[in-house]
Amino acid sequence: MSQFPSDKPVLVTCGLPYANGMAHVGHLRTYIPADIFVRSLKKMGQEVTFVCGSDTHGTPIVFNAEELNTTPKELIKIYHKHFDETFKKVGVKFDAFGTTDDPTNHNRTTDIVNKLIENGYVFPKTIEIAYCSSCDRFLPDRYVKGVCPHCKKEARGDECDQGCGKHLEPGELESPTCTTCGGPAEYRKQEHFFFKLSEFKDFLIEHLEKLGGTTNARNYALGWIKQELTDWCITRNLEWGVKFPGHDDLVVYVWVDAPIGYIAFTEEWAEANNESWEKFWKDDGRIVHFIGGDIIYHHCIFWPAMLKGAGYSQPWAVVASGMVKIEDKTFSKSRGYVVWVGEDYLDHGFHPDLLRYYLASYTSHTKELNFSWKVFQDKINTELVGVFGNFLYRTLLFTFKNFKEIPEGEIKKETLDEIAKTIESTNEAMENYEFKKYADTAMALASYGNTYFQSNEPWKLVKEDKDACGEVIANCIQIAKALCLLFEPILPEKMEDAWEQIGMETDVHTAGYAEGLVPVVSGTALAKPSILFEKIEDEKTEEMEAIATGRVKAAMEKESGTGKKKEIKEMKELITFDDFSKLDLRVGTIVNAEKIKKSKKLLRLEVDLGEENLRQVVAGIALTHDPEDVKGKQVIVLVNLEPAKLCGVESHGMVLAGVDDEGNAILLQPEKEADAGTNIG
Ligand code: B3M
Ligand code: ZN
Repeated sequence: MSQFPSDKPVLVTCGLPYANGMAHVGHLRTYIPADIFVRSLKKMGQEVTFVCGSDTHGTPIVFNAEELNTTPKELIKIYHKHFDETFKKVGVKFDAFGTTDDPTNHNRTTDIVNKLIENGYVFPKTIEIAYCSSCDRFLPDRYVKGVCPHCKKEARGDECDQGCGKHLEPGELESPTCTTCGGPAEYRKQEHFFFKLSEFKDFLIEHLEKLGGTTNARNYALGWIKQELTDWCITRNLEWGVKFPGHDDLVVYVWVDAPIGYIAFTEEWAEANNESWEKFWKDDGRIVHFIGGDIIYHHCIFWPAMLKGAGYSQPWAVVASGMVKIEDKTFSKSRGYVVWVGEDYLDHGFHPDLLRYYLASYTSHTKELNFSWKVFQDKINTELVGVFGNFLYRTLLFTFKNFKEIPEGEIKKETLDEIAKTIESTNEAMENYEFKKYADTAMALASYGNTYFQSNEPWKLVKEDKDACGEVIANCIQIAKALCLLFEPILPEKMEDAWEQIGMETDVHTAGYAEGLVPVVSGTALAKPSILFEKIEDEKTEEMEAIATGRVKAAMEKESGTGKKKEIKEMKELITFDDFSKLDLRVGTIVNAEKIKKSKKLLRLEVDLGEENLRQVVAGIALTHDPEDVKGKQVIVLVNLEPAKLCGVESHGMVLAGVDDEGNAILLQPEKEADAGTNIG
């Protein structure tokens, strides 16, 4: 049963971009499919509103502003404008694009927090908050880092970003340090306010069981709920943000006012359009959130509980996208694995619709998407140019040369059936948030068109039976018309052009899918067609790849200072000082060295460690060091390593060495001659 169109209005939102950096391809993975969804719903005849805005609060923004010697207000202005403009350039058309610092959002947040307080869902609690005595301030969220209590990886204050991904409550982080001065932080007691998330467990299970959207969101959240739900600390010691009612020294946590932005932007849209925001947030309109897969917790647990607690309607569907990789590498701005929408794409003259097509058709929405320039070139050249573009151009050029108008001819049942069947499948794909399936199904109609054209040989028919030829062409134009409508959500600007080329005078954006079944009007004059999609040449792809490689290289050079380092290695688990002090490291002098017969890599060393006897240590340095050269060298030895036999030779310790990228050993040596046996630590 199809869900759309329904008489319930639909509100679509997208996860709010932080107004703290530039737009990259990773961002677009959420926004473009959401925009495609909205455009497609409109084509089904569904009433739909699409809102978004900049996320402007939280510590990263205060942090960045401090670093750039500016104010958060100035900083967010720049990036808000940047996102607003970028979205317009790539055809993502929001009905409202506000900021969470808008008065509307301040007011709505205050109202919701007050409702939660009134309803008894907020309670004060004295907790330990990280405090840096040298900076003389409390350290909320990003101002503190340390060790994740769950997985023991390095984490920041509110989120285990390098390990298990869990949300961290203030005070949970172990071994906190101040990110501003790098010094150790201490925990100090302070009163904060908590949201009783734990009270919403039953509600949430019920809510999630009926939640629509992609299954990854629902399943992930349901899995989470089975564990204990911890109450959320919803206040922070910051000046920038929405004040917590009655406490001027506290603001609400950014994850409180950010999703409330969805409501505020709906209000802004309603205000400007003489519409109602309550039909979504107080009534049974359908709220669909498009988000990145990393913020499912916030949208499927925290957010619906907050809405419920304050007496608002809850989301109807959550659509969560998979991760984005760049040239098969995990997306990382600092490592240079990033494709900026402006600098790396639009500024090089690529049409935004091509990127929209790539993002929609690469893989299913919940799977990992790899952005690669080669794959991009290949998809554009074979699919958009080779199939769809080819069908449109050959049809229109043939028409122009032989008829100059849409010829007379019956639109066959077969043609209309094929179109109807396609629309049915694309609708179904869209209802299931399967954008790839949608794109592939539409593309299959273009292939059908090519086959139809080819097998009817209109170039022969035109000489033998012009009427029959006209009929074939009219059917081709009918298919082209349907294709324009089907592809409009993905390729909105290109389809404007194509729509005009097939002689349509209406607006392709507002025309519904059903129009694809309305016969084209014979006698409509057609101008000389132009090519819609140009092939991407190899040189262009190489140029783009070189830019990407250069970016990665520059990032490495910046990181290592030498330009040699190839990859930033992930840090091992943190250890305590006690762990470290278990290592007994001493300076030793190599007295004897010889090759071990059975091994190419190992040397047997006799090391003077100031003990009565020389120690026998086996070291894997034979490929890089001659026995004669190492005699007399001072090295660092781990002396309390469990003895082990290597190629039949006992080793009583380990000689420390660095290993470069080619696997060569670099012996560690004391800065100056030291007594054999000198302790290290
Ligand atoms: N600003 C960005 C993110 O974590 C964050 C989203 C807010 S959505 C209410 O992806
Ligand atoms: Zn963790």
